[in-house]
Amino acid sequence: MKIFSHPNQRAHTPTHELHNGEMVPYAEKSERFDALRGAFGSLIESTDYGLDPILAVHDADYVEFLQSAHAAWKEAGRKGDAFPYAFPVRRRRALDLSRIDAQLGRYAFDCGTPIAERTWTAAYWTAQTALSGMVEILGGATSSLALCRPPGHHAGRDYMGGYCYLNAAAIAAQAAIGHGAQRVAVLDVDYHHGNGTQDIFYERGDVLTVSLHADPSTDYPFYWGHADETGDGAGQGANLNLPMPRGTDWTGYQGQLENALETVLDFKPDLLAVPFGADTFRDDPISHFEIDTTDYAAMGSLIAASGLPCLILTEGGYNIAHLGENVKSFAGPFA
Ligand code: Q9C
Ligand code: ZN
Repeated sequence: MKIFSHPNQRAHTPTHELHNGEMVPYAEKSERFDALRGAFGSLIESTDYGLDPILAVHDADYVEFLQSAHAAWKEAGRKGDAFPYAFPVRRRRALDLSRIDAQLGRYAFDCGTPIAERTWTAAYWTAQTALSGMVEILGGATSSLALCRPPGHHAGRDYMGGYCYLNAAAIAAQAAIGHGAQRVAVLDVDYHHGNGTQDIFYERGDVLTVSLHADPSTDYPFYWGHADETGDGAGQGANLNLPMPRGTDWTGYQGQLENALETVLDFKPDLLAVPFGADTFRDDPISHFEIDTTDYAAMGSLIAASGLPCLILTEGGYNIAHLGENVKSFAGPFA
């Protein structure tokens, strides 16, 4: 299996996030990327496919915001990372304001996703890493692994959140459609609901989105990920959410994964994209599932047994000491 990444993905280095009312050290550290790369022997440097495949998913004004926000923040005399604090929700007009604080509120949905000096660079190269992995699949490989960081599955067409800026899985899925795939399935196995991916494809019948995650009644991102979200319009029936309670272990998870795979196979996709989060790990510092390192091999086996060409993209996973081995365990069963 070929494994893709790019050194510039390390460049994103926010220092803090707002977590449960406190400013705490940022959990989505660049050391995560070192751990991911360190777990694998031979890595291929991602190819640059430019902005077009990003703009096929994300709005141009949002992309321009990501590119310029930190400079605007500094120009406003601010120090450190750019943070939003006011949001245009509920009966505020959709004004196109240039003030950096207004822009941050417009394009963010939480206060845990700061923009640092080189955030754009790292997010851009993560998208290129995902695209490089997808090109490998489109060329006939049965699997490939894209070491994506920062993660992507919480980012929507025009918003960031949950440590995510560009939605790498959505960009790769859309690129597959652009290169002739008729139907693509996205099977999200991060601890958190893949709200951005769901939202991007919610009204589309050609991309199935399935997500297994912690129940959003108790866990981030709260306002998406409930079982009654099934898609809309042409996408009606092409979204499946499988929320699970805190404390879920592999025994509980396996049954839901089998249900998910049945839906994936019924959809008859040409290929599968799997945003994989090792934050379902029993010792993850911010999550509450009980999956073990060896369980990830069983998880990978079940998915690989679908026989579908599969692009694996990394998402969350915040126990840095175990991140590399967990991803390696999951990817192991794929040919
Ligand atoms: N600091 C992924 O795993 N945390 N994102 C809420 C704010 C948000 C996790 C507290 C967790 C997002 C890709
Ligand atoms: Zn997560």
